[in-house]
Amino acid sequence: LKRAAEDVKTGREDKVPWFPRKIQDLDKCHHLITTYDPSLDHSHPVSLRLLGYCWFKHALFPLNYRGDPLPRIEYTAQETATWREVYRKLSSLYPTHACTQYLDAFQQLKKYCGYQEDNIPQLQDVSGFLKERTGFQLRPVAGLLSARDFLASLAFRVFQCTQYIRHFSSPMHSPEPDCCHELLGHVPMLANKEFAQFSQDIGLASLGSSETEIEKLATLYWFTVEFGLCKQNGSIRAYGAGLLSSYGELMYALSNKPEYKPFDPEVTAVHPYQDQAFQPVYFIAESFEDAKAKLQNYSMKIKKPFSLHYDPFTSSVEILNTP
Ligand code: HBI
Ligand code: FE
Repeated sequence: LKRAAEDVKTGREDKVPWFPRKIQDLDKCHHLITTYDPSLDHSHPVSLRLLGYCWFKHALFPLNYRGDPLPRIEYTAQETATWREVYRKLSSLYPTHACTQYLDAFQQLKKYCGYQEDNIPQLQDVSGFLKERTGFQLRPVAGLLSARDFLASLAFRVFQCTQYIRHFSSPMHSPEPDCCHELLGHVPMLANKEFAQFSQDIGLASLGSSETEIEKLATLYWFTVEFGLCKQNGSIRAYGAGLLSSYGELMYALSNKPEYKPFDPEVTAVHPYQDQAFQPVYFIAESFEDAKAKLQNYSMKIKKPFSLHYDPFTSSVEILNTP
């Protein structure tokens, strides 16, 4: 890796892994991991259409992406039919299962970003909407990124977002993130200020962290941003994107069958997780305010030979050397 040569010199002996200092540096944060090989998984036939799609529009394009605007995709009738099925099923559950922050944003997205069953929203419109609400923006990505690169982008309020849609033969499941997961799971929450700050804070904590710390932050991310539950007026609701984009798991998570634990970063960060089946346990946050405070407390204990300050005016991090 070329980036290794650029490891940050801190004036001390400690070697700190390279990390982006400014938003433009995210051009170097595109390390894809291929845990999923469609040629080995016969339950997920990948059509020539999808392959053509991934490779030309969604793999090559994101790799060369250097800024606005995000491409507008003309989805086929079949792709829109897949979206319709996912959208219909999930949106029937939201009123009873999603947290109010999600429901508020979902209303807004219907009003301003073309969220409806017969239309796959365009990332450019959604990105503009988020930018107005919380300063988050979307950047196209070809698939699953390394945890380090994915988390680093959050530090700059950039969400790396897939644009292709799952195969029509299995509308209720996708082995990789796809636009149903991003648009229905992640986007509404990113429109909420508290949640946006929480996400950025995980990102900032990851910059320059060791592999071990990244692993723990990725696990925290998993049990919160992907599979988190929160308290709301005496009941429990979902805010995690993996839940809000999965009909089966959303029902299961709130069914009282799984185990529940209070969100506590020290415990959550080292808890084993599942990416092939429903989670064995869900962590419940008191509120986003509380989760944010706990995460900040956790982040302060991560050992680094410097501290970081994010400057929103320049979208860059300032490195403050600690004596
Ligand atoms: N990459 N494109 C993409 N989308 C994600 O949601 C994602 C990722 N890489 C890692 C990841 N999520 C998390 O599971 C954590 O490892 C950060
Ligand atoms: Fe996700």
